[in-house]
Amino acid sequence: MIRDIENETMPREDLRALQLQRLQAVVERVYHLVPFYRRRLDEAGVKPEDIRTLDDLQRLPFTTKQDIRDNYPFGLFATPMAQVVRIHASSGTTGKPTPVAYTQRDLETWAELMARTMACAGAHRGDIIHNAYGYGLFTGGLGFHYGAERLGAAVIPVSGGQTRRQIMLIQDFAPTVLCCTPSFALYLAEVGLEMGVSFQDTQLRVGVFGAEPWSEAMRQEIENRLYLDAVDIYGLSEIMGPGVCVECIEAKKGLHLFEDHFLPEIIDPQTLEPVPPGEYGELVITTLTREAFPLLRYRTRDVTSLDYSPCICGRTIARMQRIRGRSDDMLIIRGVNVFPSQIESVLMETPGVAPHYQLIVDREGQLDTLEVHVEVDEAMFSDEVKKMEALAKGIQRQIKDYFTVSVKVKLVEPRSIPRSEGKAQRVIDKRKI
Ligand code: DLL
Repeated sequence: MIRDIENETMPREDLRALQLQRLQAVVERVYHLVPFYRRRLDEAGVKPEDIRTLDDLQRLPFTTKQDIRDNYPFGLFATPMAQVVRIHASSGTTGKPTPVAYTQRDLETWAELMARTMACAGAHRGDIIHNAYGYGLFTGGLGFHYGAERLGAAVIPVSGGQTRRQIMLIQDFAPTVLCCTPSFALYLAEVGLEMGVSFQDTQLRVGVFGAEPWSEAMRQEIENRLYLDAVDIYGLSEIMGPGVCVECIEAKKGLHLFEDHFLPEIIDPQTLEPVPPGEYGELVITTLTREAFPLLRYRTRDVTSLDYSPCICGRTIARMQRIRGRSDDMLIIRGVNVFPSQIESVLMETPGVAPHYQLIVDREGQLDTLEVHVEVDEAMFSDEVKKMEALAKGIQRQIKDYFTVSVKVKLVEPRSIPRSEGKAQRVIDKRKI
């Protein structure tokens, strides 16, 4: 269902006019309120009044994660602390987190956008929402929580962890919507099986999965195991958290990006120039309405493309293609660009292997090497060694055909790859260790 007909189905000329008006206001604000941006804009020779059309966006400086780090902890906040009512932080695993701030109005906007998101994914008042995204500094838990309440649904704030208990709650409280990372969804399926629970007998109807890359093949796998419609949701804490874009349940073809609040661009990460429409590149977002933490042209590092054609659901806002990977997670194996999600697609198409894998990147001399560790299913594991060898060779050949690179494939025992309750760690980069 479309929650906000006016803003989600606006004619594109009207949307562009609204975006320009909001862009002008945000540039004006950061120029006067954030010393970092005043410096950057002065260096670029741009004054707020120079922003006359949306094309003038190109004249604005980019913001990177490093810029946020350099201003740690609160240097980029655009409001005094007295107006800040919440702080979250990105879930980076190394170094200091990057904190982001919200005013009361920012929280209102976020709740509303998350309500739009949930409606787009097929949830509605009367639904019971099992929210297994982590509560805390991570934006997933609280983001979904307030969105679900705003929608008028009942939310179960389970957070991560205690997987068996979660299965029990899914049986007893009969939630209709499941919110968690796709890797945790699969883990729930696995633990459910161990406990002798069939997901066919639960009330789950829709899953809203995101916060990490996953593939179309993984969607099939999750839908088959959990008996629900799996919808992709994307967001990042620097920009707001979840609620930047989401697939509609009707089409499941690209994620509708709430362009009245976020102005997207796709650039070539090397030249920093815009790529031709429809081509893949790095997603860059300018926040149009954030009060406490506005960002100009934030480089997300996520690789995707944008589609401005109308969708069958009636929304006119741009659709972002499923994230292919992060430009900084892209593996360059002997000169060939490989995204972990592309390897995942190859693995998912192979019968006999389970959807649990890890990619081990290392270096031998000057060359990067890639070893794919993938679990085999129980039936295959108890089979003859010869069959296992043939399976490993088959995967190796498929990857070679697909990417033209040779990798080593190691089949590992069922359940030997660590499971995650939040974001899965798919790549172990030994070059950095
Ligand atoms: O992961 C916010 C979120 C919470 C999104 C719950 C969806 C659901 P961060 O921890 O800051 O925020 O991580 C953001 O995660 O730049 C992407 O690289 C990755 N990511 C998020 N959603 C997707 C997705 C949250 N659907 C980073 N597909 C982003 C692929 C995703 N990658």
